Amino acid sequence: MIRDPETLSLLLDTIARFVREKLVPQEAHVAETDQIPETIVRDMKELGLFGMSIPEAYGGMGLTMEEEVLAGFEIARTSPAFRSLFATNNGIGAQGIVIDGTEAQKQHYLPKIATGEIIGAFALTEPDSGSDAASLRTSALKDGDFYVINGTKRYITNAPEAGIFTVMARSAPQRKGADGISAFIVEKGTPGLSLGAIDKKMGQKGAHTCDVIFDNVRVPAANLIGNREGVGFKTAMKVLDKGRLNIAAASVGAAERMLSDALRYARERKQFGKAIGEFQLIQAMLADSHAEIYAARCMVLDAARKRDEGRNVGTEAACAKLFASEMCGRVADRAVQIFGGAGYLAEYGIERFYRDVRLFRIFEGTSQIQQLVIARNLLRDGAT
Ligand code: COS
Repeated sequence: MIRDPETLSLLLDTIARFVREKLVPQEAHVAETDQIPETIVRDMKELGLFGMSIPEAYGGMGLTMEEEVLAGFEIARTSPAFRSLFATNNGIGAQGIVIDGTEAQKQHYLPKIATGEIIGAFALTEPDSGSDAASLRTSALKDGDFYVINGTKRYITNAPEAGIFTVMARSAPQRKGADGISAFIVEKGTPGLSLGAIDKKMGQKGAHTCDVIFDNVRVPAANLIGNREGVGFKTAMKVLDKGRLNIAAASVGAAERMLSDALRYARERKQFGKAIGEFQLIQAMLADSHAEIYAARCMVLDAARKRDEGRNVGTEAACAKLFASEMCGRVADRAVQIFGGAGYLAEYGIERFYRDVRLFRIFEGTSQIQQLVIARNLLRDGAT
């Protein structure tokens, strides 16, 4: 639901200009150094990008889901590492508090998340618990006014930068399934909390992940999200429903960028005496990419609008994430193919996108998990 078209169009134009003028020129530098320059982080804060989905009452922009995915399309027209830095504050690193937090938790943490003063991270995955998230083993045992957390979380995006972690842990160890899990807010610097070495990844240089290790970490009981035990898994799933829409939007934006690079190359590059874009086999790749991007864009917007209407969009979010991320992979592959030999060389940048977007089909639920969610919901509720 777009609240004020004029303000939104100003925001989208500002983001598009920022991406074009400030981020795109830094893509190669960020990939080489594995760091986003401080000046860019400062600009991101000034533009309010850390707080797009934080409600206005807590200092954010309070964008609706539709507005947020429209912003997401624009932001994703550059290396995904840039969005990754503020994506957890808008998504998985803050939404547990936004959706299920107590008023005191919201007032304490959300304003700092909205400005980017602190980065939020989401700690669900473990060495032995990935797709089967409900099997997680990290424990959180009550001890007076504290919970004592023990365990290891893996592949945690923005953990090296994070000021707070939303941690899913088993507060009722005798219950092995989802209902034994609670969600906690754990602050950086709490004794016993430590980080592993930064992971070396296939792509998305500039975006960092690492292990987060809990060794008798004492967390105040007041940091139990929503002040309710046993609902942490549901909190995580609700957070991921929204997160999956954000990844779907990022897939659309990145695919649009790759198609626009491929189009430019197809116009410039000449073979057999004419631009390669005049050959029908190249045209087929361009046309298929455009059609699929259009389909994904419509899907993401439809799911976002339904979420804004207050509907449960578990199925739609999974459909959008599945289709858009797989589409993005196909577009990346075609873009490299259109660039030919140049597509394989680092200096043209397209191979970097090819590696960067590979993650979209994996994180916040693999394509296979999205298929599982869609099919299970269909078998339970029927098709609409
Ligand atoms: N919103 C609210 N509640 C949800 C929900 C959602 N989207 N999805 C599931 N739940 C609830 C269920 O209703 C169930 O509650 P009840 O027992 O009261 O009915 C509970 O959560 C357990 O759900 P379920 O039985 O479906 O759990 P499963 O163990 O079968 O796991 C999957 C479900 C596989 C879908 C889940 O583990 C998952 O999403 N895995 C992927 C994790 C992931 O995306 N990791 C990425 C890393 S984080 S970046």
